[in-house]
Amino acid sequence: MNHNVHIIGAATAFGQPRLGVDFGPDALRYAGLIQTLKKLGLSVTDKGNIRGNFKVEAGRHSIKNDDNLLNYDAVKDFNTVLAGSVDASVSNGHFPLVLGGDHSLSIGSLAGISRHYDNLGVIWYDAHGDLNDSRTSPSGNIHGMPLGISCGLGDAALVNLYDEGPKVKPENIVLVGMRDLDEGEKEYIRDNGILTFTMTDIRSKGIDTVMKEALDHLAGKCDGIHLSLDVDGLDPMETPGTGTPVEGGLSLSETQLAMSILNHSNQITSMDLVEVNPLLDDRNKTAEKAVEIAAFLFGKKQL
Ligand code: HAR
Ligand code: MN
Ligand code: MN
Ligand code: MN
Repeated sequence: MNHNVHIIGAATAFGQPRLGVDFGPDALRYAGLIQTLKKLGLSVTDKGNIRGNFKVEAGRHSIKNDDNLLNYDAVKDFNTVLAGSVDASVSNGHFPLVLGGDHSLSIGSLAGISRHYDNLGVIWYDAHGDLNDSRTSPSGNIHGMPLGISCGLGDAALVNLYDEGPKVKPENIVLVGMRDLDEGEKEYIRDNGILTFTMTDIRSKGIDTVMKEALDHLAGKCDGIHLSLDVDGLDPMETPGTGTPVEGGLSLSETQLAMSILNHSNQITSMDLVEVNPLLDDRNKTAEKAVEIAAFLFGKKQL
């Protein structure tokens, strides 16, 4: 793993209606993210937060466009700026660790990263597939769409953000932790043969087998692997500070094991750590667990 880490705060809440997730990057810093990674021997540079050139102002956080997409212009502007920052980090030889912020930020992070790879692999660790478009979305919330957009689904300006065309191929994606998929997402997964591990699969096989199968699926064909980790992939008992919790999720210890396996693979080249909302949390414990998860990805061990 690349030990030169750039922390990029993606302080956006525009992909969904709940305010406070834009404070996620600072909650992660207050939970000790940077010191923890430095203690592991990494070189860590904090690039600060991106808010885009717009303000969180009354009214703007509730605009829907003609396609029922919430805060469409704000999401587009924000992700264009974020893509530039992530692109620069990769160009300069750093591992971008993008802190959220709601999951719509992956539109920008994948756009900035994917130009550096011919076949970027993506591991999407989440309760949700985030494969909707404006037709299939039950909400109009763009945080339920970033993986679909990155595959070329839906709004043309979002699909073509930063670089023309799709950023990721469905055969290079693995979904882990799924337990709340919308009908349109299920259809997209089936039609495109996306390798998917639901919570039922994880209970049956074990998270260790699942992660090894995920890596096997991407090995050989991918020249880099992006990990996009939504804290709602974990059970809400572990990570209550998130906007769309779903019962029956992964535990912290399973996630630590999953991260250790990814660390040993030496294949992960970038990461998003998203959907930490300190206003919904219990004494910042969700951010503390997220820090522990990142630490295990970078090689922390229990002994
Ligand atoms: N699938 C639902 C929607 O599109 C819920 C998305 C929930 N949000 C996330 N994404 N945190 O993982 O509205
Ligand atoms: Mn998500
Ligand atoms: Mn590419
Ligand atoms: Mn989710």
